[in-house]
Amino acid sequence: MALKSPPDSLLHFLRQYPGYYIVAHEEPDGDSIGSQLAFASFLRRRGKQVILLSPGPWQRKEIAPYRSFFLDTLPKSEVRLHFGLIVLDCSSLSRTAQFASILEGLDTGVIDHHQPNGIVQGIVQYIEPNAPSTTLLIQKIVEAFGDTPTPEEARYLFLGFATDTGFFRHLETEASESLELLSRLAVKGVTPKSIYRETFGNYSLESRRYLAKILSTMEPYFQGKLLLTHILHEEYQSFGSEHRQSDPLYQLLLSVEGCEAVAFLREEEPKKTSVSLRSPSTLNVAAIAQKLGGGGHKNAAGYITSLPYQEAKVELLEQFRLLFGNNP
Ligand SMILES: [Mn+2]
Repeated sequence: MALKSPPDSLLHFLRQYPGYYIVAHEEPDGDSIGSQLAFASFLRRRGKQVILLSPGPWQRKEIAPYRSFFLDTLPKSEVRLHFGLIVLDCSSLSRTAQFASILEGLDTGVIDHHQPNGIVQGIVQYIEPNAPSTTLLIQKIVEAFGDTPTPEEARYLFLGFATDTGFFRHLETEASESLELLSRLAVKGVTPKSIYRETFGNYSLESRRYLAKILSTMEPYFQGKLLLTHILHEEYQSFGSEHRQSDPLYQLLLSVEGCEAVAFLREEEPKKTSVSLRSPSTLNVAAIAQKLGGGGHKNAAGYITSLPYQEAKVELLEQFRLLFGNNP
């Protein structure tokens, strides 16, 4: 099944305004930032003014070089009412933190690859949950205008694809079309090797100690079907935010024989625990995250709870008990 093409209503919306705000979700990642940068460049080439907004916090090293291109505040009184608003890599303004109330009321277009969970913002929507990254949807829009990405845009688009697919590892049913789109980025001179270095290289030594700390807490539940890890508030705080890189954790644990799901609970504050869930194949962790107030994809999802770690763990294990039965 082919990926949905951008609807005509979106192409019309992108012609309609002299300028656009482009915003994406908080805790930006390579896909949200890559989508914003590539789209901004494309629209500017088409004579549009673009203001890039990001709520932050900027925690991921692969996007750090681009921070200066984004505003993190915008006085409500200065909002240009003749601009359109483009929301990327999420479908609700509530995911944009401080910008939600500031930008409310502007004509909005949403471009996202997540299954919507709740109200979708926007007069025009291009939502394709089968797309492995938002950047591929941006590329499809550029191509729908009969254009091709510049080498710089191609690099941003590849970056988003690389981070959201774990460098191709999570590609599934839409692989053939995705790789066709990617091949057209490679034509522009983007090499997978350089993107790999940018996204999965140059970690700090401290980030490896953080990983070791988390790995040492690993507990198997339900005969090893669930591998649960955590970090408590005090330890979490002892690592600088730039060293809290947990992506390799999932790669390591999901490859364990018999593992059907991985949970990582971070007690970020005494009454705020972020829970990340991953599964290697069929188990739908988004369904669990949604029940507990979050969302995501079948194989990668999460939620935030106001419970401290121990209670959050009990609540989560209860959900897995419904799936795996009564033997913890
Ligand atoms: Mn994404």
